[in-house]
Amino acid sequence: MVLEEISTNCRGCGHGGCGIIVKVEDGKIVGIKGDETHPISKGYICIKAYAAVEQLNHPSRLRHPLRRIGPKSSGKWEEITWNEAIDVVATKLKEIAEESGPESVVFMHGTGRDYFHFMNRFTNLFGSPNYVTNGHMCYIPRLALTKVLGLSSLPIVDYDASPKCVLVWGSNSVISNPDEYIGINLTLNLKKGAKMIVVDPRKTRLASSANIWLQIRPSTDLVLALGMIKYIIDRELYDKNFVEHYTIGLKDLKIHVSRYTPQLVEEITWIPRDKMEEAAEMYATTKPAAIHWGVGIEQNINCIGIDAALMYLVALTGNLDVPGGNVLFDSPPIVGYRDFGLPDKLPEEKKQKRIGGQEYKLLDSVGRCPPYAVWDAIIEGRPYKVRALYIAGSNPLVVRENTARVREALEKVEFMVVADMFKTPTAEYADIILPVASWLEYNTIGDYWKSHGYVFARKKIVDNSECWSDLKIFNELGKRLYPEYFWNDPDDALNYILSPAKVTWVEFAKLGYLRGRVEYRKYIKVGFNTKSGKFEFYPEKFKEWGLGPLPEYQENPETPLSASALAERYPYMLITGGRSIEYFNSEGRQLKTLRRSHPDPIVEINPATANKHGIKDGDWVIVENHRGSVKMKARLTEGIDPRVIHAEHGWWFPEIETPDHGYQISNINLLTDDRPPVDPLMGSTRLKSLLCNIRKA
Ligand SMILES: Nc1nc2c(c(=O)[nH]1)N[C@H]1C(S)=C(S)[C@@H](COP(=O)(O)OP(=O)(O)OC[C@H]3O[C@@H](n4cnc5c(=O)[nH]c(N)nc54)[C@H](O)[C@@H]3O)O[C@H]1N2
Ligand SMILES: Nc1nc2c(c(=O)[nH]1)N[C@H]1C(S)=C(S)[C@@H](COP(=O)(O)OP(=O)(O)OC[C@H]3O[C@@H](n4cnc5c(=O)[nH]c(N)nc54)[C@H](O)[C@@H]3O)O[C@H]1N2
Ligand SMILES: [Mo]
Repeated sequence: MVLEEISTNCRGCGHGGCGIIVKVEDGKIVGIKGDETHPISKGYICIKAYAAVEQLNHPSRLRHPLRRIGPKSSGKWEEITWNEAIDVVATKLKEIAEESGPESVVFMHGTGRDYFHFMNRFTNLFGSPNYVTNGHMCYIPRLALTKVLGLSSLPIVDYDASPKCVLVWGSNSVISNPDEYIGINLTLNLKKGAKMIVVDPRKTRLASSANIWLQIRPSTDLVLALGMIKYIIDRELYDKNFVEHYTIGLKDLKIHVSRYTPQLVEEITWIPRDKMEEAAEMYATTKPAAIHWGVGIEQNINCIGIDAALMYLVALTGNLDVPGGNVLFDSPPIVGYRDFGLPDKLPEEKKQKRIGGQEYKLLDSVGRCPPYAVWDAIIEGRPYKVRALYIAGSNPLVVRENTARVREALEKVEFMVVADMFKTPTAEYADIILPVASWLEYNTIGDYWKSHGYVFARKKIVDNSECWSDLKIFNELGKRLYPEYFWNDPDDALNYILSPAKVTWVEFAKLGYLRGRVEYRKYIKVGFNTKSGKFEFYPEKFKEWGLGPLPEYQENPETPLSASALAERYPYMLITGGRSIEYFNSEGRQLKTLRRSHPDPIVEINPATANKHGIKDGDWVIVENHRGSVKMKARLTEGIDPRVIHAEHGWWFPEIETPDHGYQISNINLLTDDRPPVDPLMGSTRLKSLLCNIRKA
């Protein structure tokens, strides 16, 4: 019996990042605990880390590549070898590319997991410009904007340098630990006395402990931000030194915000004037202050407007790149994920063929397609026919907008590959399923895509030759088709990535992490990457695109104000997808530990509203609109406005053995929409701005 303790980086949730110590006995994991020495998670871990071993050993995990032998979603499969699987996939993709052009193959993944740089590399070499993620409405809008604004990276909260005020806008980070943030860092700063303002339609735990909670009408955040900018400019609460020396365009901005009077803000956002002013005053006068933003503000048609407005607030108050503010951290000196993806290998002529590329300029600038346009290409053959879909780590039948349309596309597509750990309802439509390794079964670089300036060693803890990592899958497909660009073994690629830092994978694994140089106020030396060299409150790109200093606020198309006839039948504003600690999007429903803690899909309703419909806490409720209906369990809470309903996303029932696995029972995306109007620059969809009605089931 040999007991070993290995420190590594958790990926119990798709984003990962927390430091853990894994106890291994005779090749088996016997325990996982938080690593108190870890620089970003400081010993904190969540229930998903504990459940990782259950996931690793789960009886329904896929163990062999499968080929479908019956009609789609008939549940009839045969096992094949890896050799055969790679052969079929490589041959078929190549054949389709030769016949119809590489653009007729679409590559898709979900949120940022730790392998997409390999997928990028393969896709660009393959020559397909058609790459679909959730980036049109999650996180990538922020990233794409940094280029427009000439910022060297995403301005994220510098929790280690103790902000005195944190403005949490559309994020519930103590639950979701999203992107670069682990919620514990916010909690620790609150304990040290930092003030907190929370903008959220729901009274989350964070909202309950905030100094100021702004209970906003869903998807009107841009108006609130414009109102705050106006208040700060009018009262001259902005950082005069920073604005005078390092910015241009304040005059244009001032004119732009002039019509966002407190009365108008109150009318549109439901936030009382004095509260808005109190928040603006607190944020502008407490130094340093930082804005922590989340996906709650990006899933509506004003996505780019609100993201830009928040960056302007940061600059206006002089909190950009200062200790305890929003900082532009440098990555360590390694081959970045963008360069690893070989974007220059994709010919310009192919880029011009990106589906939806002409419509959404910012989305196109980050090399992604709007999902709806890809479904159109599959179903209707416009602008040309898409024949194949390679999906690595996504369950679009459950997580993507407008489930009915997704299903139609999955039914129609000629050839489909799904790489996953479990047979999801989506995988049931595939021609080939590739069983992937758990994050505990391969070496990789954790937090590669994040903006906090760290990368972490995520180490192989247990062996499993039956399941391959996505790194290995793409490396093997790559070896067949483009051998000069791939490696004998994916671990060799890790050495390549780390080589500029002059460490090998083995050395990196011992170090645990690398961090980029930390330097504040870099703009003093190098300015901003704009034409003027300054931070521009009226970016050149916006001028070029015929916009004002900020995109104008648009009322979302499905609200009681903009769709009054529809609202007669569906009177409530529906917001979806607030995270729970147990589940990561559609993952985890098969794990008993998680399911025991969170057995059912939850819909949050104000008691006064519930009462009107005879609904009690714990009742099953039908949530419906003109697109579909689902069944969810009611949680009554005063923490939501009587006019608003919140429904969880990601629900399917792995315990249901028919090939649909119950994805049509409680999947809120049966009610969401993927079609325009969407954000005109980014294609962001309206997951936080819909209409619905409720009744007792
Ligand atoms: N446990 C867990 N962690 C996760 C995930 C998960 O599924 N589970 N998902 C991961 C992913 S993909 C992402 S993108 C991140 C998301 O992480 P965050 O960006 O922190 O998102 P949430 O935790 O859902 O918090 C969003 C908040 O926005 C609020 N909100 C809804 N509509 C509006 C609105 O119109 N305006 C404002 N101001 N707020 C609004 C919601 O009530 C909710 O409290 O989390 C990641 N981490
Ligand atoms: N209504 C509504 N819908 C939403 C949201 C919302 O707020 N409301 N949020 C949206 C957001 S922000 C996002 S980012 C998306 C998330 O969307 P996705 O990231 O597509 O989420 P999942 O459906 O959880 O798909 C992940 C799948 O990958 C598998 N998987 C896990 N690890 C690996 C791996 O290493 N390799 C491979 N190949 N597979 C793996 C899992 O088993 C699971 O089936 O959902 C979006 N959908
Ligand atoms: Mo996301």
